[in-house]
Amino acid sequence: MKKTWWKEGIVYQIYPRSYKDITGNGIGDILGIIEKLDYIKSLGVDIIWLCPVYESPNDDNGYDISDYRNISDEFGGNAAFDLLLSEMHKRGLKLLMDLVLNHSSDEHEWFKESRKSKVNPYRDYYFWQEAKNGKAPNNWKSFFSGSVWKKDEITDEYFLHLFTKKQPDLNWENPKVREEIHDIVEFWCKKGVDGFRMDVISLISKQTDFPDSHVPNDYGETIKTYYANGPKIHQYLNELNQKVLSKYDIMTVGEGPGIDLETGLDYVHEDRDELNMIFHFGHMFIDNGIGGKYDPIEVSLPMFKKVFNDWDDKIYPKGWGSIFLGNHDFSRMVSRFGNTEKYHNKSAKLLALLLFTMRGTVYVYQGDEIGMTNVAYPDISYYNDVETLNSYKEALAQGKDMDAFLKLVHMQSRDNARTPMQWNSSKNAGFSEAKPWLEVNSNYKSINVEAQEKNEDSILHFYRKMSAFRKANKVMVYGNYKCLNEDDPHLYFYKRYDDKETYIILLNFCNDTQKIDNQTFDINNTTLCLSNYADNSNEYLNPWEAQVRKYL
Ligand code: ISL
Repeated sequence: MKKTWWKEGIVYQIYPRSYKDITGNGIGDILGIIEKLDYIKSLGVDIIWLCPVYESPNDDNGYDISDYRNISDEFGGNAAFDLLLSEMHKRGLKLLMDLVLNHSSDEHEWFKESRKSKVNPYRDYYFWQEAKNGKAPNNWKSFFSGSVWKKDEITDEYFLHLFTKKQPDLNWENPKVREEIHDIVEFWCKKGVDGFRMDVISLISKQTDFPDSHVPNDYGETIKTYYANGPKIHQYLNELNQKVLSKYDIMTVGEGPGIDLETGLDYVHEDRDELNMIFHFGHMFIDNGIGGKYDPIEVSLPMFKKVFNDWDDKIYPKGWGSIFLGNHDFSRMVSRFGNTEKYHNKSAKLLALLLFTMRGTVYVYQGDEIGMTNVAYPDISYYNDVETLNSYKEALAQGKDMDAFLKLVHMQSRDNARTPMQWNSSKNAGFSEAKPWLEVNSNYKSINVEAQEKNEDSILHFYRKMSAFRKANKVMVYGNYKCLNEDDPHLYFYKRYDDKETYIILLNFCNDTQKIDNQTFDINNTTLCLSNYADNSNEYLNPWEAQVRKYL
C-alpha cells in the first residue's frame, strides 16, 4: 500500500461560525482560527478542514455559495483567508477547503441569470422542468423537508433543489458547468490550498428523467435508489481528477449520502483516479429508521461493529477510507455513542481511542477533543439549523406531539454540534464578547479547554496522547484490521497488525465491569500500551475502559 501524507495526517474539522469570534459580532471568524492555530497544532493535528467560508446568504450556513472565489466578509474576507493559509503553512499545517459543487446558492450570478428566461444562456446551468399534471415534476422529497421542486413564477417552471429552496442543484450534464467547476477548483489549487472536502459529491449526477420514487416513505432507500451514485458520477469525477486534481499534491475526500458498500470502493479505488477517500455514513445514520433521523431506532453494539467491519473489508487494500465519529451534521459523538451522565470522561476517551486506532484517515471534529456534548434548548426558538426548523414545521403541520418532537430535536438536531466552542468558563465560554449567534451549551463551566489544559487526566490530554501514539506507530495507519468479537453486545475487540507487530484494542462500551473472555488472543502474552484507566487488569475491563495492548 502506497504511503502518503494524507493517509497519515490527522484532520481537525472547524465550523468557523462557532470556533472563535475576534471581531466581536457573535460569529466566529478566520482571525479567531488564526489565534488558535498553536492550540490546534498542539493536538497533533496536521490538516485543518475548514467548513465553507465563501460568500453566502447563509440559508444553510455557508453550504449555499453565492461566490466560489471570494471569502465572506463576515469571516474576514480574502485578506484574512490569505493570512490564515500562510500562518498555517508556516506551522506545517495543511488546509482542506470545503467545496459545495452539487448546488449553489440561488443568489449566485448563474442562478440569477438562469431564472430570467427559458432561453437565457445560463438556463441549463440548473435543472428546470415543466409541471406534470399541474403538479411538481415528481414525488422526490428534499433532504430538508418538502418537495425537491420549487416553481419559479418568472418562467412558470420548476427547478430542482435536493436541499433548501435556496440551494438549486447544478446541472453537471452541461459541459459549461463542468468547465466552470474545473476552473474554480484550479483557482483554489493555485492559491495553494492542500485539498478539498467535496460536499454531497455522491449526488452530482442525476437521473435526468427524474422518475418518481417508488419508496417515497423510505428516505434512506430513496436517496440510494434515486439521488445518489447517478449514471455519470464516475465520469465526472474522473474528468475532474484528470483535468485538475492530478496536477497538484492535494488530498480529496468526498462526502456522500447514499454511498454504500457496493458503490464505495469505486470512488476511491487507487487505479481509478477519482477521489482519495470518502466519508460514508454507515455508522452515522445507524439510528435512522425508515422515516429518517426523526424516526430513530434502537442501536446495538454488534450493529455498530458490523459497519466498521464491512467497510474495512470492502475498501482495503485497494482504496482508502476515513474514520470519524462526528461532524457538524450530527449530534455530539460522546452523547451518541458514550455516556455523558456517569462516564463522560471515560467514554469520551474510549471513543478517542477508537478513532485513533482504526484504519483510515482520522478526522476530529472541533470540541470533541474536550468531550463537548449535545445541547437541550428549552424551545425551538433557540435553534438555527434549517434542517431542524423545517423538520419541526413539518411535524407541526402533521399534528405530531410537539413535546415529544422537541425531545427528538434534543437528540438529533445538527445544532448539537454547532454550539460555540467552549474555551473557558468566562462569559459565552470565551467564544465571543457579544451574544453568540447560537447559544452556548450551559455546561461550559465544567467542560472547557482552559480547565482541561490544567488537568492531566482530561479528555484533551488524552487526545494528545492518542495522536502521538498513532504517529509513533504506523501500524495504526497502515496495518490490517480485524474484529475479534463481532457478536458481543458490550465489548469491542479488534487487532491492528502487519508482518512485524500486532496490537489488540479492547473497548468496553457499557456501564458495568466486564470479564475479558476471548479465545482468539492470549492476553497474558500482551503488554499494555495505553488505557483510559490507571488500574488495569488482565481479567476484566472497568466501565467504558479502553486499552491498547501489544503482542510480545
Ligand atoms: O445532515 C444530514 C443529516 O442530518 C445529512 O443528511 C446531510 O444533509 C448530508 O450528509 C449532506 O451534508 C452536507 O451537505 C448539506 C449541508 O447542509 C451539510 O452541512 C453538509 O455537510 C447541503 O450542502
